[in-house]
Amino acid sequence: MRHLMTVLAVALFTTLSFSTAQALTLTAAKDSYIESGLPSTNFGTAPVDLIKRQDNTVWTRISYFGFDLSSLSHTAIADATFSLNFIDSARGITSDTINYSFELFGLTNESLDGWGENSITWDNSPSRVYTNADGLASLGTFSLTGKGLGAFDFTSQAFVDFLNSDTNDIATLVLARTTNQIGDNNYIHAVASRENTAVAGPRLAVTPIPEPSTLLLLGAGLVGIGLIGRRKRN
Ligand SMILES: [Ca+2]
Ligand SMILES: [Ca+2]
Repeated sequence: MRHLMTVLAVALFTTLSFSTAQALTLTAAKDSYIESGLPSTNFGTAPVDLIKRQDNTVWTRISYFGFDLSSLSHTAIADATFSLNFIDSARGITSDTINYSFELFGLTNESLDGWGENSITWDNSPSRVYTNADGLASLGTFSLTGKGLGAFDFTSQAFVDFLNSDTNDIATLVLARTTNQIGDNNYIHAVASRENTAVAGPRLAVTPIPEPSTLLLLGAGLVGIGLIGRRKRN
């Protein structure tokens, strides 16, 4: 019985010590927003990335984020969190009681991943969500009340699947507001960009799936338990 307990303990220890795969946090390699009213202007160095939908005029903004996944070496990931800090754009008025809906997309057409932080514009952007959803997959929706100020974390299985399907070490995320301007509530949502010196910019935290060796070790432990059990019966 003591042997059984020892093997169990070893198996448990092995599981615990190896299944906690190293989590990794990446900062955005590039980010920018695009604006329908200034279709040839680039905002890649701005300290904010803006998000707004206003179909009746031309003041729609969509934000683009690019992450360099090369440090993952194509390791499959178990979970992923996209973190943003919503800050006050001080542009447009808003009601603190209005719920605004947003949708996050992943660029699945990887031939479009090479957009330039300092060259992307409304006119040359890979995709514009509302009118040209070429190569975009929805990763999920969320809603914020009013300006939604503060830290925001996004996670979804579709997001994990999107990252696991990457083949070129660049993940492009596209954030759009699905709620159109409501009356006078013409607020422009804003998140700190990677150039913001006061507030942390966009981050991507991923946890790799445990190495196969963990499962082999755990398997060996279980086989050991099985052998002991059989010896006891004999
Ligand atoms: Ca930028
Ligand atoms: Ca990619």
